[in-house]
Amino acid sequence: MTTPHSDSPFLAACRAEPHDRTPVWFMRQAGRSLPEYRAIRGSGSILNTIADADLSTEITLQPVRRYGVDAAILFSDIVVPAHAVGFGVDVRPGVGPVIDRPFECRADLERLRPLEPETDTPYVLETVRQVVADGSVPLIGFAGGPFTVASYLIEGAPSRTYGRTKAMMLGDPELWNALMERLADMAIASLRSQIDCGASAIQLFDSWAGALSPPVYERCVLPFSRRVFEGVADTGVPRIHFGVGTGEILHLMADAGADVIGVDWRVPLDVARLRLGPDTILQGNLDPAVCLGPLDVVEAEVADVLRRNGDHPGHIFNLGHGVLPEMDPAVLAHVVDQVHAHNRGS
Ligand code: 1CP
Repeated sequence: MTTPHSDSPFLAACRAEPHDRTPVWFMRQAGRSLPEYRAIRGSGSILNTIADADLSTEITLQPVRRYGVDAAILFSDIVVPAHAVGFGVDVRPGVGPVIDRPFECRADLERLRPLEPETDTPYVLETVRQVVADGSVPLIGFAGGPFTVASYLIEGAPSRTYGRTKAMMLGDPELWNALMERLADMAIASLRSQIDCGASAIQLFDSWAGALSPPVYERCVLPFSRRVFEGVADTGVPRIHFGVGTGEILHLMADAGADVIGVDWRVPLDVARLRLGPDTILQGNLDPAVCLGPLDVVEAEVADVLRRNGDHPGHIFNLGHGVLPEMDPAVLAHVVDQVHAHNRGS
């Protein structure tokens, strides 16, 4: 008997095993730019959509059908576990996560009890099961990195400076460590439950970790991201670690123990391998904004990403960050075709 998706280019690339075409998927491929998403999403908080497993399954599969990508990413959000334990999170359309009472002091730790996925997020598990039953491509489960989730809980809304977060991290390390420990354990519980239900790989989105200096990242964040990767290591599924603007901390992120390092467009793939070692398995890294330009420019930039990878078997093509809402789905479909055509016959 073969394991599910044993011939998947995505899973092969995650392990740098030989495969015959470069796999590709897009961060934020579900939702956002797809008209079929807008047609069924409705209005109001995305948390209501996520709580509907049938709808979330359909949204997860829409980009697989439309683009022919090699992996699905679960339709959910990084703040779902904190919301599910009753921290008081909403995700406001056009804004992002907002918090009723932001995390301020030791007493707020009580509002972050451990996540019990079966009872707190049954809809997530049901969506995973349904997508896995569809079986067309491997499903990537995910969680937010403890730092990125903490930044939302502390700031109370999307932030550009992370002022309060850094003030707590540097000013009250004991409280910071206690918060990070809870968020790491919440991520582990969520990821393990997604894997138990059939997710084939996981990604830790520490999207905003690039806001930190290397020494601060190393001291205040790395131990907790490492805890998450160690906490799912025994499952054997590939583990991807991603953040934006992480060029200066890439070596530290790689040290956290993931199998695959996601890079944004600021660090070319060949430069990333100079920094991290020639065997490093990479995911990325077309600048999403390129997809708003003329098709010949898109093609040239896609070719450049592939050239810089140099046919290394450990490469999953992706954008350097998420799909932008204004993107034309036809351009993304074209990118998938170009990436798939690249290795054919070579
Ligand atoms: O492909 C997908 O869209 C999968 C589902 C998905 C994922 C992986 C959503 C749905 N959110 C996420 C992760 C997520 N959420 C991240 C990490 C990925 C990344 O860096 O892009 C982050 C930082 C969030 C937080 C968040 N949720 C924001 C960012 C706000 C900020 O700080 O600038 C926003 C706008 C949301 C809302 C949201 N989540 C997902 C969608 C499709 C949306 C858009 C709003 C909507 O349709 O209502």
